[in-house]
Amino acid sequence: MDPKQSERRKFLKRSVALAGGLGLGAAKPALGQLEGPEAFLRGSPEIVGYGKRSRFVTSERIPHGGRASPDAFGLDFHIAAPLQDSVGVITPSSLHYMGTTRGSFVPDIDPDKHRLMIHGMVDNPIVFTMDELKRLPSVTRLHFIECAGNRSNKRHTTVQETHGMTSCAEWTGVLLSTLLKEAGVQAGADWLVAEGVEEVKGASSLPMSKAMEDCIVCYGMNGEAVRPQQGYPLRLLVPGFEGIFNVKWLRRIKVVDQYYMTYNDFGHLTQDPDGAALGYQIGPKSVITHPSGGQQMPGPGFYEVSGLAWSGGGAVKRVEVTTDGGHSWFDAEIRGTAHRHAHTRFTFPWTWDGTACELQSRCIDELGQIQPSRAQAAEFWKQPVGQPPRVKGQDNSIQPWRVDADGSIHNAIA
Ligand SMILES: Nc1nc2c(c(=O)[nH]1)N[C@H]1C(S)=C(S)[C@@H](COP(=O)(O)O)O[C@H]1N2
Ligand SMILES: [Mo]
Repeated sequence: MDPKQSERRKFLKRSVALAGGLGLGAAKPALGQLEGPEAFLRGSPEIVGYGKRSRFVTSERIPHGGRASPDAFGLDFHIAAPLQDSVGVITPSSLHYMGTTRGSFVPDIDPDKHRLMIHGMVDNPIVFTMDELKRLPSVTRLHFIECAGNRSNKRHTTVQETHGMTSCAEWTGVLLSTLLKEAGVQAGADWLVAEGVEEVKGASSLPMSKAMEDCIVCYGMNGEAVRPQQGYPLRLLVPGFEGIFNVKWLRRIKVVDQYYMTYNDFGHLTQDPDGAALGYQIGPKSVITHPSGGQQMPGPGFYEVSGLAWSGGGAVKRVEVTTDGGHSWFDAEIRGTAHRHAHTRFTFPWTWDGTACELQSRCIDELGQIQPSRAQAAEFWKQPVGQPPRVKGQDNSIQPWRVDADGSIHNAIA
C-alpha cells in the first residue's frame, strides 16, 4: 500500500473512533460478506436514452413560501432547490430553483419559430433565429441566480426553506455585448428593456453598462439546452443581479434612453443608471448546507462542515465559520476556483464534542464586502428598534444553525 493510502486509512479509523461509529464501523458485515445489489438496471429505460438517477436518491424541489405549486389554476409558482443535499457548486438542471411565471404557464416554444429582436436606439435593428445565434462566438460560465425574495425566517426549518431560491448552473450563450455591438448602440442609449414571450412579458429594465459588461444570452445550461422552466430556448443571464433581471423565454431587447417601469421592475425603483448596478446586486451571502437545519448528527466526532457562498459583487474572497455562535471565527477552505458571480463551496473540518453549540458562516467578497448579521441587515432596512430583527428588503444575513446535545439541528433565528 502506498504511504498516502495508509495515511488515509489511519485518518478514517481515527475519525470513526472519534465519531463513535459514523456508520462505517459498527454493524457492518465482515469483509467478504458484503451484501449484493437488490437488482440490476441492465437494459432498463432508466439507463438507456435520457438517464435517470438512482431510485434511492429522492431529493426534490418544493413549493416556496406557502403557495402550492402547481396551484389551483395549474400555475407553477416559486419552487425551491434542495440545497441541503447539494455537493459541489452546480445545481442539477432538474433541481434548479424556479421563479414565478408571470401569471401564465411555462411556455412551450418551438426553437425553429423562435426569434430574438434587437431594436430601438440602434443603427441596425436585427432579428436573430436560434441557428444564427449559435453561429456566433460563445462563452460558457458558471453563474448563480437568486430571487430577491430568498429570505430566511424563524419558521423555516431547512436550507431549502431558508435559502432554496438560489441555484448555480453552467451557462452557455453569446455575450449580450456581441449582439449590441452588431446592432450599433446609439449615443445616449443608457438603458435597455428585455422582454419574454408571456402576455405580461416578464420584462426588465437594465443599465447599458451592465449589459455591455458580462450579460449572456443563453441557450445552454449544464451542458444541454436550457430547460423550459428556465427559459427554453433562450434566456438572459445578468450575473450577480437580482433574479428578476434574468429574463426567460427572451424574445426582444429594446435599446432606450431611460428607465422604463415594467411588470418585473415594479418595486425596483433605482432609476439612476450609475447607481442602479449596486442597488440591483445581490449582497455577499453564505449558508452552511451540512450539517444544517432538520438534519441529525449521529454522535460526537469528526464532521466536515460544508456550505455555499456567493456574491453579486463578484468572486467570493473568503468564508469564515464559527462553531460557538460567533465568539471565534475561522477561515474555511474554498474548494476549487471561486468564480465571479457563482456559488462557491467552502468546507471546515470540525470535531463536535457533543455539547450544544451554534454554527454560522459569513462571506467576504472580492470588493471587501462582509456578509452582515441579522441585526445589521435589519438595521440597514430600518427595522424599528426593540423588535426582533426582521429583514424587509433583500436578505443576505448570516444564517445561524443551533446544534442541540442530541445532535439535532435547528434554525436559530430569534
Ligand atoms: N420571462 C420571464 N422571465 C423571468 C421571470 C418571469 O416570470 N418571466 N421571473 C423572474 C424571476 S422573479 C426570477 S427569480 C428568475 C428565476 O429564474 P429561474 O426560474 O431560472 O430560477 O427568473 C426571472 N425571469
Ligand atoms: Mo424572483
